[in-house]
Amino acid sequence: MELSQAQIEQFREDGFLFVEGFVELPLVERAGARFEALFGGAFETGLQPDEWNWQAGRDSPELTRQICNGWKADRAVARIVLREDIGRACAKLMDWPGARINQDNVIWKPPGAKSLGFHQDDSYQDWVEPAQMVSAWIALDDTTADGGTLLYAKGSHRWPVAPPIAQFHAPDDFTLEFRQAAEEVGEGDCTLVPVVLRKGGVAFHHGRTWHGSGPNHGEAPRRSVVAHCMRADARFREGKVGTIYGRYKRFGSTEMEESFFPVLWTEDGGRSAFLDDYLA
Ligand SMILES: O=C(O)CCC(=O)C(=O)O
Repeated sequence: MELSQAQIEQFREDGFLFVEGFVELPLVERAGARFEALFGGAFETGLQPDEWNWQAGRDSPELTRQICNGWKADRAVARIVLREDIGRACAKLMDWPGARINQDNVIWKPPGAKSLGFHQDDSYQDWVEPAQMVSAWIALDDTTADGGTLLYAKGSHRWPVAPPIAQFHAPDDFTLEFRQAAEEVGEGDCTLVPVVLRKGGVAFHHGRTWHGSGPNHGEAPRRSVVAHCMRADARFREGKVGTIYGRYKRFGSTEMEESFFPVLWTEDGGRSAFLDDYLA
């Protein structure tokens, strides 16, 4: 899958891009079939994901369920989020020489589940140098405008980076900080575009694009996996501790180890060699 120049220009204009039919349906079905096990704590590889924010039996069914770095726990997730073509597309969209995974998200919003607050991904990247992300949000179910799908604020990737939002999961007002930011830059009439895709489609978004999602008022679950990418040559920012991912920083070095932040694609063939075996 190669993006066209027109698609790259569209992304740079809007701050997001939709591509239908990116991931083959058997891979989509296999990853979707793993959700019950993952959120129930049955991890195929034996390894617990870095963040397991919703656990069956512990957390409210009204909350949107989220796991971060499901790729370490489950190869069906890994086979999507660690794809070379996702890395290449992310790098091309940002005009980077390569892209590596920063983290993935596995997100499950059943009917009736609550919102995720509007935010910019780059607000959470102060432990990375450069502090920039681009993301590929892959639909594992067909999405609908009233089914709690992701919403993008068109053109907001040109706004400054705001601080992290007060409440990410189930805030009372899921667009609060976005509206404040829009007023500050004089863009109060900014358009929100719903991500409406068939399963297997991907929505790419810039790390500064404001996005979030409302409650699922539909009848069907909304499941997705997200590959959040950074530059392949990104390093830890010296003197800034990343609360969770800082555990992978070695003392005396800012280098990012490929075992924890695999390189998906570089223009000179630098994809992490272990991925072939891991994904086989
Ligand atoms: O899927 C959602 O509703 C939120 C996803 C998100 O915040 C992201 O992909 O950065």
